Amino acid sequence: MEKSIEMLLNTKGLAREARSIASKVLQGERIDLKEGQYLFEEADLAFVGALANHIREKKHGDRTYFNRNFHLEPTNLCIFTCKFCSYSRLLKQQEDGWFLTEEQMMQEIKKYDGKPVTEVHIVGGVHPKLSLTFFGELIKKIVAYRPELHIKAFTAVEYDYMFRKAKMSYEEGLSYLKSCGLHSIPGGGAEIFDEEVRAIICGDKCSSEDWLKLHELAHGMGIPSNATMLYGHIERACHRIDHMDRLRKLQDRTGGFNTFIPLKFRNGNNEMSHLGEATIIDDLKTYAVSRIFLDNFNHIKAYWPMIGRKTAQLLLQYGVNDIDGTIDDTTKIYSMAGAEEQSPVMSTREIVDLIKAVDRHPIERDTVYNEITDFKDHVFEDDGFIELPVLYN
Ligand code: V47
Ligand code: SF4
Repeated sequence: MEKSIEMLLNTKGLAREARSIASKVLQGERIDLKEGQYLFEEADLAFVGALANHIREKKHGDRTYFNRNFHLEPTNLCIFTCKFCSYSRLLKQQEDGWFLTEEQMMQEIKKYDGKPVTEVHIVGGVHPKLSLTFFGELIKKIVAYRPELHIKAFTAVEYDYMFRKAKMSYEEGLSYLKSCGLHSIPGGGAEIFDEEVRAIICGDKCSSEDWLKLHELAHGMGIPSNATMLYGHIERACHRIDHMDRLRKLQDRTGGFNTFIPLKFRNGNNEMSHLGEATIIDDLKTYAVSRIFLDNFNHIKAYWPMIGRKTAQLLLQYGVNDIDGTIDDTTKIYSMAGAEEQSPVMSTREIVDLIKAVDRHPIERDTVYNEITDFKDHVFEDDGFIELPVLYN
């Protein structure tokens, strides 16, 4: 048994509930909803963190994944009115928004000619002009131009709208896009599944039931996906646990989720700006509890453009084993919501250094976690720059 766990279990006065959760975790047993809620509401951060790290190290050792990717955001014009969204503009505020033509999107793809990226992540606002066939054609063009690029595209919210408009069922729409070259689905749009909370923060977009149904069907068709949870606004611990429980049940049925990504609510420039933001303690606990509760998810990802580099480093000790990608300043979702990273970009070398700086073992992965390059002992070729100590902010 690891020293830290052993020490924890020997702590005098460790509550009965905590001891019973720890012994379940050590025996690889699943914790229940009540226990999950206990971890959020009553357990010490040190205790939750040690358990999460134990699971992380049992599953992955020190291995810490990242990928080389970029985002393509076709438009920020959106018919929906999610109160937490700082990024979207309603169609009537077109002057503040952007809308890329197919040609402009292909120009964005071509910017990565000769660069070792493996994934494009396509996600944006829901715009009535962007139809299913428009996106099908776009995907085909990307595949024809760069066949080896993994296309991870559109949230369940975007699919729900484009399939309804095309008068197609989820099965028909997904199978059409798969035939065009879609590989996987990102985790956005999940927010919080509890219907009461969802009605308040994003009542007009697809329901929780629809989100889960779409992902289940996709998994059944061999299209893997991710799952997110927007935390730190008006939801309570019971809602977070309920959210994870619905995902855990679905994962038991399909095994199609690659990774779980808790997304911290950022309060800049949106209709929920009056709310505070989660504390760092709450951030660490939320990731750690998700690592403990979601025993059937292989990976827990901290999306560094949203949570910040320093917190991402810390989270590698709290259950996280993946920090997403190089991004190359191609997403606006978080900078517009006030995240520290106003122009998110990290070179491969920076991401590798960031992981090594906290004694973890950096490995480049592809979207579905095949390992591409082990950077543990990698020596970067001299790129003509004088090496200075990296100061992360
Ligand atoms: O669904 C919007 C979130 C999501 C805010 O699958 C906000 O690999 C915090 O899902 N504060 C879209 N969050 C982004 C997303 C994602 C990101 C990175 C990787 C992956 C993946 C998926 O962004 C939305 C919503 O939950 N969001 N506004 C905000 N103010
Ligand atoms: Fe539109 Fe997505 Fe923003 Fe909601 S979160 S308003 S669906 S862009």
